Amino acid sequence: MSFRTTLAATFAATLFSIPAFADGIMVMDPYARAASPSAKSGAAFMMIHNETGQDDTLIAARSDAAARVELHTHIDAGDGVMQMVEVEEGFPIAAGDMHHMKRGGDHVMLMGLTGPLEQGASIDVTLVFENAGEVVFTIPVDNERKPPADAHGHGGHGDHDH
Ligand SMILES: [Cu+2]
Repeated sequence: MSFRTTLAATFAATLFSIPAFADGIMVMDPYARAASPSAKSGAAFMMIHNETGQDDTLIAARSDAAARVELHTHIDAGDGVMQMVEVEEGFPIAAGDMHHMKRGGDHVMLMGLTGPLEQGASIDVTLVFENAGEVVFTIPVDNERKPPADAHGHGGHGDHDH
């Protein structure tokens, strides 16, 4: 391989390593967690910034870390009990806007974990956008992260406690 070819290959590899910026979708402060080491499900949280210049919608998510990945939110079931439901239409994020996936709110649900989410490890999550397409993010596992002060308590939800 000539020097010139090597340089070109390196440059291409560099470009492919930063798809988040190339696509204009930025993810800040992402983390994934499970309620316990034996939990069958977990969730991922993050702030998604849409810097693509056009309105977009997060329509799906995928990950090798779980058998099934869904976009979820919490709704008030009426008696003070918060319930998780799938949001099939996804989450719209206007141009220049930010969508906060957080505890007690919208989240990426990881159902049927293929292995325990170990503290300090990381998982790859693919976010699928209507316009921007697929963007892969590496998300650190942080089981010890405390929920933000404004999140509702979810004690007693077992595996779904997030
Ligand atoms: Cu959920």
